Amino acid sequence: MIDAPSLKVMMAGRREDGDVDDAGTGVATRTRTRTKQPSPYKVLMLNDDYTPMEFVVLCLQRFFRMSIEDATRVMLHVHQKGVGVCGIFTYEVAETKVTQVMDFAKQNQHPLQCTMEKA
Ligand code: TYC
Repeated sequence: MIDAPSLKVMMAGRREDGDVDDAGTGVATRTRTRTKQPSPYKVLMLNDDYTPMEFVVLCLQRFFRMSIEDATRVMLHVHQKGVGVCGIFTYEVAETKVTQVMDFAKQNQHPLQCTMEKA
């Protein structure tokens, strides 16, 4: 003897995606999930002749959660090469970090520049 729920499933229309169309009417019962990874963005710090090294280290610690060792390493890289990567983030997070650094530099009257670009 086959119970009613089993019979219902046996009689229902079966879909290629594995969903059971209980009603057997051929009506779509599931919308497709199309997910896309957000594009990564690099936040870059630029060198200048006036911003104190200690201030750049402080920015890297405060806004990019770096240890003093990592912050010093990145600051020295920027000082020597002209530009360096502070981190890679989604567009919105990268934009927030750039704004935080630029606002903090302005408040302290330093010409420090921070930008972002697609990774
Ligand atoms: N070049 C600066 C100096 O000699 C230090 C500095 C480092 C400035 C990194 C900006 O992003 C920077 N005081």
